[in-house]
Amino acid sequence: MKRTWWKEGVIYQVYPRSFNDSNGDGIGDVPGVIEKLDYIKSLGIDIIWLCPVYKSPNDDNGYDIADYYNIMDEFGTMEDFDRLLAGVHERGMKLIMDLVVNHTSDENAWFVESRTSRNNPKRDYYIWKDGKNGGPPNNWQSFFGGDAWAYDEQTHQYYLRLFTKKQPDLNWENEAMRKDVHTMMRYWMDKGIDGFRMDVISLLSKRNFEDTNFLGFNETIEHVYANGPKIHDYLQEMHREVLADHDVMTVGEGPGISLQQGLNYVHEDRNELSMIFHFDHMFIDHGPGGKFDPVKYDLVHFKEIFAQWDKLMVKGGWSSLFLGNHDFPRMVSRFGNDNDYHAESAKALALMLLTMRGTPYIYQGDEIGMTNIAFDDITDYRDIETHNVYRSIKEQNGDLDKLMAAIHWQGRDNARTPVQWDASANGGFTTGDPWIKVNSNYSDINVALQEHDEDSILNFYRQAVACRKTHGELVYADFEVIDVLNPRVFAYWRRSDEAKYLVLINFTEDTLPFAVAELDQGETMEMLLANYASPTTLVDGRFELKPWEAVLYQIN
Ligand code: TEU
Ligand code: CA
Repeated sequence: MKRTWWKEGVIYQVYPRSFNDSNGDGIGDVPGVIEKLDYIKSLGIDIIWLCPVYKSPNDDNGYDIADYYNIMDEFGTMEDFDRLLAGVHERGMKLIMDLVVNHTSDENAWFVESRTSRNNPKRDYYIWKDGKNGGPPNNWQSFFGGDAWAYDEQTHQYYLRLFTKKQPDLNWENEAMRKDVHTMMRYWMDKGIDGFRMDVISLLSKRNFEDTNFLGFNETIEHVYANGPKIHDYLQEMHREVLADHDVMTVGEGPGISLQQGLNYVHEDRNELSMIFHFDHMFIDHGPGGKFDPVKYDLVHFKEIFAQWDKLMVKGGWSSLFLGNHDFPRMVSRFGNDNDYHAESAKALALMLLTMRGTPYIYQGDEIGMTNIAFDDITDYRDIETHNVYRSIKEQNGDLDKLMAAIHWQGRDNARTPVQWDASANGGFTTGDPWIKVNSNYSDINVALQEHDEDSILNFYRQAVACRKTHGELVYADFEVIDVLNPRVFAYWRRSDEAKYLVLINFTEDTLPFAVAELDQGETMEMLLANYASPTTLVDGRFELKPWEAVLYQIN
């Protein structure tokens, strides 16, 4: 397995709007990120992934880009960005930028031109079609609900928009458009950034625009919207034109990329991407009706997903490890217990994230165990996806109480409340009026409080990151799940010729006995990391795991 910095690094994801507001307008900004670079560095972070900061009308919080060459007014200026990049590099860290090129904003100059007439030179930068039987060209549905097509009065055609109406999909068949995207990418590379996180990269190549007849939306993504016939041509071309000969990393966001296609995106011989984010564990609790129809998830299935992807990636790819981001619930609320075992389960999940094989991504605020929010009033929500689904259920006279419960559980704003820095007003995020309410638990859960507590979740993250650095084998050693069918404990080996580690994590509120058959007589166990002051030890051939107990042993 080839060794490199982006395999060994730990990544921290910044969602700037909710990170830190430097000027009191209630919106996090680039100077706000600069103020916190020492903090990020103090976690042991090597690489920062910065969510979109480009000029945008913010229909989808920056994932709708109006100008790829400028910074969003609310976030600051290009000078601020240049200072940020320099500040990251001065501290020995790297910066990767979000690249959103499946779609632009409808306010992007390309689209403004494209929609003016059917024969405008930019017309084919987007996907325009005639309607069918008085309706849209086909039955495709938007990721955010409703038809995936928007009708344009001016030229009497529909344009494809897999996300919001203000996010028209680019037409990757168009060579001039692809060249413009490459030029734009080179502009950022020339500034010295260290790579890209590529938004919904699996969706670039569109299939024939035929009606679909899949039942579930996630299946439709895999078989209809993602993995189109030319996706690998586009990625190889991008690699050739922009990325080759630069020491950069890329991570492609991959809704619809299943085990069958996973390796094609990342195999080291293919010259496409360094890693992808697959969604198998993120969609694990989606019911037949999708994310707002949640079902209970099963730990056996969860473990299988990690085992299968690791087994696949060992054939020449590399895994990314994440348990949440700006699109999903808070990891401690979703996979842990944010009530009675808040600290224990937050640390248990951190231990898992930082002891598997792959590159770990820490989402802002998870390092202090930030939790979901549950606003009672729909008007307190900001996410367009949440508002769309609310509107549509209301129009259908559906069960709004049930929907609110689902929003509390699955809504994207769970992860978008401001980072809780201290116990002052608004958690120290802003001196003004925050664009979205701060979670009311900020006086109990905040960075300042945890800085002073050596047993805090924050300091546990620091220890876990440091441990991964000291024990370099934790990056590359083989990963093997122990007792695969155990529905309550996630246990695994990390083994290589040089070292051997054992990880035990109790995913329940019960005390559980656990035996590890393969532990040899005469081996000594050194405890490296644990979330209880007196961690479990091997007694008469078995461990006894306390509620949400997690422990990492080195076996010698
Ligand atoms: O997300 C793409 C994506 O697949 C998500 O929409 C996911 O399916 C959804 O959040 C589940 O509800 C990316 C960005 O991360 C997201 O913030 C953007 O809204 C989206 O692309 C469009 O650019
Ligand atoms: Ca601001």
